[in-house]
Amino acid sequence: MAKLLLPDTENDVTPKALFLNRRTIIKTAGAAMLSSAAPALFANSAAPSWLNKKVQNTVYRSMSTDETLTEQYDATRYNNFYEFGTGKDDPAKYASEFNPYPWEIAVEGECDAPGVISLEDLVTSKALEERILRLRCVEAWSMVIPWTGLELGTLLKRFKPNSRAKYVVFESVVRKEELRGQKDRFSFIDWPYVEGLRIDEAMHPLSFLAVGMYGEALPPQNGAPIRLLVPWKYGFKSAKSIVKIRFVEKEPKTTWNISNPKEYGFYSNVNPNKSHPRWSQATERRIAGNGNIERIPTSMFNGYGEVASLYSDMDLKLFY
Ligand SMILES: Nc1nc2c(c(=O)[nH]1)N[C@H]1C(S)=C(S)[C@@H](COP(=O)(O)O)O[C@H]1N2
Ligand SMILES: [Mo]
Repeated sequence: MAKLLLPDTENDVTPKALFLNRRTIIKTAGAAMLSSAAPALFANSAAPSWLNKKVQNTVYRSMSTDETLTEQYDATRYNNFYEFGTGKDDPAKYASEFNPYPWEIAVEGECDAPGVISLEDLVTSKALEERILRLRCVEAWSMVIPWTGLELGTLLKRFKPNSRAKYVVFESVVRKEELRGQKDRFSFIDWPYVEGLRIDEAMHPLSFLAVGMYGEALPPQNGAPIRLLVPWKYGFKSAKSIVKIRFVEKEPKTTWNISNPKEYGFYSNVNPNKSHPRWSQATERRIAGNGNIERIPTSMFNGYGEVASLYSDMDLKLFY
């Protein structure tokens, strides 16, 4: 696989506290380079052309990086998406069995304007944004991936959460006929896959909803057509293929926390000082692609230190 070279005017990681003020518009030429440099391996012919166009044409970059991007090949073939099976290659192998379009998200619970929003309404009203983010799995591997999407908080505000909305719940899709992992009688997951955030975490500008990666509509194995990205938390918090968002008052029960509360806390902030009961979290295997895997130190909050103020009054070893 050729190394994916993205046009870049900022050659260092954008200082995080400033990233919102330093948005770089990728001009038409840049956007063209972006899409041609990222060959359509999954060509995502299943995705509607309006979505592919939207992802390709209206991207501006708000976060860049000097880290090596993970090859698109690896980011779309080494996945965790138990709806397709528990093997790392199951999601890519069975991706074509899942046909997400058309798609809508129901937003309900503690809010003044509940409702259903179609994917089309969700992306057409707004210029999409590209963010290059580190994704750190609790299993201690990580990738650096260019995503396209919109700030989560921007969407949530449209539904007017009320004062009882202390948490936000995200539910992934259930379609036993298309997602073979959901037919597995021995699956330990009680579908749907559910994740949650505290409302201030959800409203933090770093919380993101992606509809694309590498300049294309998301492929099914990465959570088509829309998935969450909470880059300072372990990857399992970033629920894929979201169909429902609910504002609630109490901390919700979430899939991995239910399965093993000692191993997977509700917060699950990336924390090199808090070991998983069965392995250290001090380092990670950075998967760059082309067989390049490097052992590197893990950073607090996965390097996104600007979220620290969300937890200033909390002992993060207790609230892991
Ligand atoms: N619905 C759903 N979302 C999910 C998962 C899953 O199994 N089901 N796996 C999570 C885990 S453990 C990780 S590490 C990331 C992986 O995202 P990627 O395959 O796009 O790298 O998705 C997360 N979101
Ligand atoms: Mo993960």
